[in-house]
Amino acid sequence: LQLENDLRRAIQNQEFSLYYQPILSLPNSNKLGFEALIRWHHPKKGMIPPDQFIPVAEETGLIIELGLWVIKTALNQISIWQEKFPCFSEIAINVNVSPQQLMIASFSEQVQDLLSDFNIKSHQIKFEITESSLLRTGSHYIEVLKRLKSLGIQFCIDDFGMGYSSLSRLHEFPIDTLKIDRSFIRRIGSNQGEIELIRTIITLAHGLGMDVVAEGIETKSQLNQLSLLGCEWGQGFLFSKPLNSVDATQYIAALL
Ligand code: G
Ligand code: G
Ligand code: MN
Ligand code: NA
Repeated sequence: LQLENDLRRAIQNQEFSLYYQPILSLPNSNKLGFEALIRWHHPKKGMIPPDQFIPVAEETGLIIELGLWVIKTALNQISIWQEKFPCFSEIAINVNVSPQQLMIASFSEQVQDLLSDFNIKSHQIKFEITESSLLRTGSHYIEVLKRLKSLGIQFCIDDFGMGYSSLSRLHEFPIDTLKIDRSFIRRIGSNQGEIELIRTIITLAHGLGMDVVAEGIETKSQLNQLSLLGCEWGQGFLFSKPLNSVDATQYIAALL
């Protein structure tokens, strides 16, 4: 309850910011996107990581308001970058969304209105939904995904392989991108079986028409192996940690 009240106050006082972690194309890093990651700068407790407050925001319904702020802030950032870097006019940001947000009746209208307010094309925002959330929801959820998809919005399945296997139903969802959880990437090199698992996930994704992001790439050797396996995208500390808006802007500038 303490945390819940704290969260309400923090939303009022705008204590949140978005950090942006680069997502680069493999093997040459010639294409760039970002994942938006929320941070809470608590006046007394300092930085509170999202896994400590997103679950509370979800339980209390505050995720609706907070999630809308995240989408607005990400769209605003895209419009700033488009202005500043015309050659990045199609740059995309991945935004994590909770199932509660998608289930709001007016969600797709809200998103459409925001896209037009900020003059952003629908393929420039991608929603990340966790694999476990796909399984906890019913047919209405799939309808919502399909409606957003028909507007041109793409979906990523996040944390894939974390033990809530959606394997038997994966093809039912209109997913464009599969993100392999970083626990798989971390174990590359520990045994040959790990590579075979990753190879199989990539083959599965490609078979279903999805491209693949490997999360948590920390070493050159992991990067090389994933490139050889045909993984299209990489994200991780090898490229960059999540950056604040100023540093992410410098990151783009340095690529040009
Ligand atoms: O940035 P960090 O690794 O601490 O993030 C931990 C987790 O918090 C991420 O895996 C992500 O799923 C979740 N998260 C980060 N930002 C957001 C957000 O804006 N909305 C939601 N729903 N989850 C987020
Ligand atoms: O669950 P989600 O994938 O949305 O979480 C992304 C989180 O993973 C970010 O909060 C980020 O801090 C963390 N992360 C990103 N890259 C790496 C990495 O290379 N190694 C580790 N250990 N964590 C990472
Ligand atoms: Mn994510
Ligand atoms: Na993840």
